[in-house]
Amino acid sequence: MAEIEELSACEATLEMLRQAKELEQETAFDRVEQQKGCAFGEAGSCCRICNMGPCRINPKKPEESRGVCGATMDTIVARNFARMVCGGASAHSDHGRAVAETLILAAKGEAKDYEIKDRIKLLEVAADLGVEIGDRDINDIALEVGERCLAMFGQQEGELAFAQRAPEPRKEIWRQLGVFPRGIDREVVELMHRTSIGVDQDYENILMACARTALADGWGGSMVGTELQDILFQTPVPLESKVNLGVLKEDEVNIIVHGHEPILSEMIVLAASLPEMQEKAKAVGAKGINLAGICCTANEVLTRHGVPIAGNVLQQELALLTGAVEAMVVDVQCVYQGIGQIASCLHTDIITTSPKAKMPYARHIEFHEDHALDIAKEIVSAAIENFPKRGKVRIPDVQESLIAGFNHEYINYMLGGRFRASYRPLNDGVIDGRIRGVVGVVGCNNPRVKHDDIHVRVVKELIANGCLVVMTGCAAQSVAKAGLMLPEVAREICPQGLWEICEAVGIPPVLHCGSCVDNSRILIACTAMVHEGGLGDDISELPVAGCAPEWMSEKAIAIGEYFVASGVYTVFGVKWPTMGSKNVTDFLFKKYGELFKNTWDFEPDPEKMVGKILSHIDSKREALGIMAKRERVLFDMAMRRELEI
Ligand code: BF8
Repeated sequence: MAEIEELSACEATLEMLRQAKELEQETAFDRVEQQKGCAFGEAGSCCRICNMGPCRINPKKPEESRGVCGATMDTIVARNFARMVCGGASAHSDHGRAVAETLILAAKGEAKDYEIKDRIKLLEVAADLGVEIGDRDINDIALEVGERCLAMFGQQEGELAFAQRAPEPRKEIWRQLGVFPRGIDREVVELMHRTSIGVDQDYENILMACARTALADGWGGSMVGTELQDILFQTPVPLESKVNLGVLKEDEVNIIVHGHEPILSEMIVLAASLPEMQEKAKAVGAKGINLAGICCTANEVLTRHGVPIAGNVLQQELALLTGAVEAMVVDVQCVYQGIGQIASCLHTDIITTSPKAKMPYARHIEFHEDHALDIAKEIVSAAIENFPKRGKVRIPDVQESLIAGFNHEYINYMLGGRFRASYRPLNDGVIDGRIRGVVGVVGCNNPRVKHDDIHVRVVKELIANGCLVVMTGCAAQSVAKAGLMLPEVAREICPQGLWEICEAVGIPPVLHCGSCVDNSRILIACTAMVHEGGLGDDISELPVAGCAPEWMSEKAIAIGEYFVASGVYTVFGVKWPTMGSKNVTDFLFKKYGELFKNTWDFEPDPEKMVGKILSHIDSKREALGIMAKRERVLFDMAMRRELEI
């Protein structure tokens, strides 16, 4: 194993990695060393879609071999990429579907523990979907909104309703290219079909279908998830909280909610706050119940309730090694199988709750919306019962404050006020150069690179170079841990112009915008910038970019693909999964530029990644005629040390 200090930029993580070593417990940081990868897999040139293989094409001699069926390197690489898009789109969209089903049950009165918390958002979404409002009962409107959204999954033809929110020129591009998404499930199923043995063998055709499927995620499944969660649980507003393993408490029952769907975690938050549960905790000698989150569930309950974040995806095993977690309650996605093994050596219960996701060493308490609070109380009670069984506890004394909960609605309100909501000051700030551009920094952690380090370096340099940064997912948590989601910290590196805007509007230069399905919020914000005027007619003309410096999940590929197909230049780090085929990579990195007006890009080095993003932003400013010459701020080692937070 590499030196522990080289593995993470996060102090709490390093402390727990030392603890793992002492306890001889294995984590993802060890397993990554055992899994060296193989050249074919890395090139995307290993085909396992039928039983004649596996077939592997040598990336150094792609012309010299073919799969048993005759598939070329280009076809195999494109199919593998497409199946990543399908996997990612499925994950986001199945999450969105679950929220739509919950909204319907709530509106019918069949899920009595849920209610419509954000009526304004409901009416806005209803209007966008063409649902009649009039003087109808709020639950009737919610029922129709829920049913319309659920119908988007099985829609067979026509155009997805939420995709109509995109700027007109963008929709025209999709229509002309034949990639306007029809139904969410339809696009995923069709692409899975097209990439099975002996179907679509034209890599260009496959890559166009990738765009259509990903758009069905971004402007469909993910957007359904975000919008309906806001309706059911309230659109977030900025609030302050804490992040990192130090949020766990030695004298309280610690429950970690982990996974993605707030349908479950909202109820756990409610159950844990009930006096009867608090009393139960006191009866076993605890001072109370402390809830914390991991991964995107953490972002959901943070932005709506201020529940602190224990850590991001690579900290899930480490959180257990504190010995202070009575239960880790999981639903779907990004839950490492490794946590079961670790928990089996501790008093901790891993509690699985979804019939879609069970695991060894876990206790299964199945969650059902129709008696959600009762089940949540059962889960919280199970955690409380574990408290007296605790052994030795070691919680790193490391935590940071952050402000989170930003979104399109809040930015609109803060910039223009309740009665004249507007993006005008933001657009004006971009036009006059105080804001150089807006960059979405999103995605996961990946133990193939130094944990958190690349996120923090990229974001610091972007701010120092005048960019407003919007963040979601585990990336947001990395940067929050470094203190950059506090205005007073970010101010230190923020140029005067950007800071003036942030101060006037009351935002930090790094905005925590939620979970990974909430990347759909960024699509809406980009569209609002276009509609405000002065920055071109389409998303592709805006001085904006996206990046995922430490990505690992198929979901990140689906997100990147829908950003590119929506006109946003998007750079990924770590490794790029189509390198085996020059044709496929060129199609994504060059040809997409002609088709979608912006492209994918790949750059693992954080400084070069920022360089590419700034060049792109400047080229857009140039094209808009708003370019003012400026020097790039490059961080030398002395500056970095000074900024060490
Ligand atoms: O959906 S950022 S590791 S937690 S995949 Fe997973 Fe990646 Fe984290 Fe959320 Ni998104």
